[in-house]
Amino acid sequence: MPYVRHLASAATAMLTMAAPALSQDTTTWDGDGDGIVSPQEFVTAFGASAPLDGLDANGDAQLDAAEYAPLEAVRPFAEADSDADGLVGTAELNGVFFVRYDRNGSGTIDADELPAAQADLAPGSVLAR
Ligand SMILES: [Ca+2]
Ligand SMILES: [Ca+2]
Ligand SMILES: [Ca+2]
Repeated sequence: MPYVRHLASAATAMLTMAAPALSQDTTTWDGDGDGIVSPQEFVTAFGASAPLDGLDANGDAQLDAAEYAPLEAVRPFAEADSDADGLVGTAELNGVFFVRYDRNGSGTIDADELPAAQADLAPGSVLAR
């Protein structure tokens, strides 16, 4: 019964997506449980934490230089805007924070690198709203 199976997996996916609180807990970022957070897992989990929401004043899903200002200390706007169009979009923001958390440059966020991400999402810190 492939149709039923499809429904069941869709329901599972919806449950996963409907739990924004979970995405604030970086222990859930390692989707396949192998102890490291791959770039794909990061994009999924970090995106679910809606990192733009508290910064995107005009709601265009991009950050201009003024909206980006609180993150200037994380990475200068000119570097974050990798395509130099004057806006930092979701993919560019993902890049800023992936590099921030992948301190050893391994291309993955390892278990000992996750606490920094958790700290950024904590109340009163750089990504908190
Ligand atoms: Ca904006
Ligand atoms: Ca850009
Ligand atoms: Ca790493």
